Amino acid sequence: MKVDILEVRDILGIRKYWKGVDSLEIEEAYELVENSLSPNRLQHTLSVVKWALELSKKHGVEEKKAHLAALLHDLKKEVDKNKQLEYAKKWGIIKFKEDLENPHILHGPLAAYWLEYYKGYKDKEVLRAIAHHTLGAPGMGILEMLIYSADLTEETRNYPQVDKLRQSLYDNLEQGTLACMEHTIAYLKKTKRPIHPQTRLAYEDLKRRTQFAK
Ligand code: DGI
Ligand code: FE
Ligand code: FE
Repeated sequence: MKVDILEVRDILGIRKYWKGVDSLEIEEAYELVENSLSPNRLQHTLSVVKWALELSKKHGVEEKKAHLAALLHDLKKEVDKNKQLEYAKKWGIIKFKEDLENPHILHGPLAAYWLEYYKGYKDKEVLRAIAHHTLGAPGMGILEMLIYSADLTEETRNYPQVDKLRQSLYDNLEQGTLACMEHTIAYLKKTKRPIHPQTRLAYEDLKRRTQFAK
């Protein structure tokens, strides 16, 4: 395993040197989540892993990447919301004014940033999948779609359309992800919650791209 030395700013703005690694082993990722998540959140995470691995086999996505991204996607979910906001500001993660109003959408970007700058983990594909698992993003790749959708449809999720979404994802990952996004947007409208601008951008982009795909 190649070990790098990284220079990062810690939370107080003091420069420190941290040892980074350019690969993260599955066992280490399990240790991280076991030490960070409550039993319920851990169960959800393991269900995302199971479903993400099944979908990755079906759609030819690299299994180790799917395994790592699924394991780590909610790593920072249970950090105190005020702390999440504080770190997001310090790390330059806030991109929209809406981010400030919805701290519950920050945990993906925070986990990706922490893994990159504090653990030295460099796989951009896995980091993007973690960062974008809640809102999606324009230009989503196959691993991003897989984690976004597996999170929404893992076996413990239970809402009327979930089986249809699971089947759709199994049949066609792009179309299935589009259906997941449509479901999320409809659900937010129904519950009178604001649709985040990044969710809109992600949806419009995927809709446009899938029109041209065979
Ligand atoms: O972390 P999980 O609970 O497994 O799932 P998640 O990361 O997909 O969702 C976190 C929350 O974010 C969930 O309550 C739904 C919400 N959310 C997703 N997209 C949007 C959103 N909330 C708003 N206001 N707008 C969005 O576009
Ligand atoms: Fe999440
Ligand atoms: Fe999740």
